[in-house]
Amino acid sequence: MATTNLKQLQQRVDELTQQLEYHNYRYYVLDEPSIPDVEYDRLFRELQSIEAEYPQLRSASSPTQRVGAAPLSEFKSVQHVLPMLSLANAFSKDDIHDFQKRIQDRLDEVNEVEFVAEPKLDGLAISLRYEKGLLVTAATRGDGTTGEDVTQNVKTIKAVPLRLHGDDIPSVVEIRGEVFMRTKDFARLNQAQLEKDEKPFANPRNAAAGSLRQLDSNITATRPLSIYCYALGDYSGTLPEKHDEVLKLIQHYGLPVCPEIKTVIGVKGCINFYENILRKRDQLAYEIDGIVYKVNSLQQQSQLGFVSRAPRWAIAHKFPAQEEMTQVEAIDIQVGRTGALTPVARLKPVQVAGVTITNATLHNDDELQRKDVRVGDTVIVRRAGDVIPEVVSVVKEKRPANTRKFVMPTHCPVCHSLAERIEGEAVIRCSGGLFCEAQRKEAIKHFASRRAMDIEGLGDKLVEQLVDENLISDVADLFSLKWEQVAALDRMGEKSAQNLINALQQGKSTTLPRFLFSLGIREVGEATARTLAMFFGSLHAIALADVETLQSVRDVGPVVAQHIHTFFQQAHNREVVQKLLDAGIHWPVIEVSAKQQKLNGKTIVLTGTLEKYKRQELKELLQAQGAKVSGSVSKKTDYVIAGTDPGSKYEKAQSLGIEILNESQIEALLA
Ligand code: 9MJ
Repeated sequence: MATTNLKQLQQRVDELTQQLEYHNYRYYVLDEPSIPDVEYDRLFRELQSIEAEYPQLRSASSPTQRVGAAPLSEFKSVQHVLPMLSLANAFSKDDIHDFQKRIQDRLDEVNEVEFVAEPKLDGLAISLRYEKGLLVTAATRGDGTTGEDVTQNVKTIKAVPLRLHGDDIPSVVEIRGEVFMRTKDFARLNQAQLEKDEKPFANPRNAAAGSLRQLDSNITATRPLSIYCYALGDYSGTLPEKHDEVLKLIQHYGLPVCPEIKTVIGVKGCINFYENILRKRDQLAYEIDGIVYKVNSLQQQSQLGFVSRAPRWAIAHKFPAQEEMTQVEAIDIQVGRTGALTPVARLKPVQVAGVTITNATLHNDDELQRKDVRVGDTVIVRRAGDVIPEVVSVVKEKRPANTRKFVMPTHCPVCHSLAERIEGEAVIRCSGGLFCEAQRKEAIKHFASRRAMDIEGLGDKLVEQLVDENLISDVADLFSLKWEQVAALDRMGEKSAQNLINALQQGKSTTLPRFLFSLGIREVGEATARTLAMFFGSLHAIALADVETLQSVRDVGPVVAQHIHTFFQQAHNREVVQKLLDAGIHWPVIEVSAKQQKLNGKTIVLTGTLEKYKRQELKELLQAQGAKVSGSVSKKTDYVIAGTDPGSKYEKAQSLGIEILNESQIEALLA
């Protein structure tokens, strides 16, 4: 009985492994997922739980074994059975003509030679060794003869199969390629580094290399690494005749190959390919630093041989560099849509990879101080794809005498409100949220949005139009808009204009939590707005509270307290709030003390269609009385409020014996 059970489980493990491998391949190699993530996670957890109970069924190449290995104290070295090659460089068309001539002379060939042209990825070369189809070692290039064993790290790259695809697999298959980071992944990783107050990487190459050379593979697992393969190393099977067939074979084994690669004829074919790719360089999802041309015929390759460790049959035709040197003429401060103050270097114009650069971001004050960029400095700037150019570093030897450290301003350069840096945050922000011209559009969009003041018909596009036409400059101006002004806007009908005026009129009647939320104070979300309203009971009391008092509110920590305090300290913000109150915005008075709350501590679930209230309104009314409104029924539920057509929540409440109320009963409770 026990053995049959184990046999069946082994079968299930095999099935799950196969499915997970297949979906990994669809997702990470083909970029064509065929099941939703939750389904993948479900399969994964099922496998994990079987393996946890029956460790004897867990193999080293199980999809669950990609992460979780213990950190190493050092990398072991790996001897490459066949050396990992390096490439000679070419910088001009002439160099390519010479390359082709050398080849034709040596081959004694009169016809044009066939080449494979491959984008040259700027990452880290790696060799993957599969024995009996299973990944056994992944090693870096090192000096070409000896590399480092980074198997555990490479296993975290989901595009690398732990088991080769196909049936007829030679006992030894070594596949070589480049581990790299896509431009978008790199930008995201660096953004996260900045947010964690950690040093960003200078470029995707460093990010990829740094991630792969982690002794703790759990860190590597969090880094978005990609791989494209381009060669076989040690191989016990029969090689095809041509390099482009080798690439097809690699794909058949389940590894990704760069989709841009083409077989071309002669120098002309090579240069054409080079120019095509150079034109679309900025649109590629990854950085490349040139094109590699490889003689296609493997027989010709072996005839040509090597000079030292570089093959005579291949060359790297380099692209213009993505980093250049220039001077900083000024450092300006830009204010973003959310009030973040970003230092920007104004540069002496310089050509970088075919584009003139005049500005580069310095990210934030920490980065600026870390790099110590000063006006007058010579700096290295870099651009890639559609990413904002950045200052990579200062060439300190070229720093002129009497430069001064740059100091961030204490006030917003746009609206002159206080610029604050909250402890633990990297950014400095303008605190004039409601007033600042740089933040105007975002502030108004937020104010009008559904969960804030819920002004129907006032969408993002219309807000932009109203600001661009100078009809409003702050949120309070919305309430003095005239029908004629709105109706005269492009693409606005008379009826819609009237609807908007009506919606604005209706919007004046709101609740204090909504109003507070709509002011867009940093980190004051709906929940915090509600607790603040319940605690203080009036806007006035919140606006006058000091940081200490604010912190005595549940869920309000020092950072939020500081944001709230600074917001109401700004005369500009207070003026706009007063303008809103003068325009007639009002809300019902809130009773404060918990003792007076009729539903304090009760958990309530709403179901079905309500007649009298909008669901959100009733939710707020209940919350104002201290109730917690939950989305699902459980034993902890105190009441279920049922409208018409209640669903399964109603049945569940019945089966659990929970008290069910209709609308009039809840009204009676609240009265
Ligand atoms: C890169 N880096 O993309 C080679 N490479 O071939 C391509 N590198 C290479 N091929 C032999 N596409 C040695 C290096």
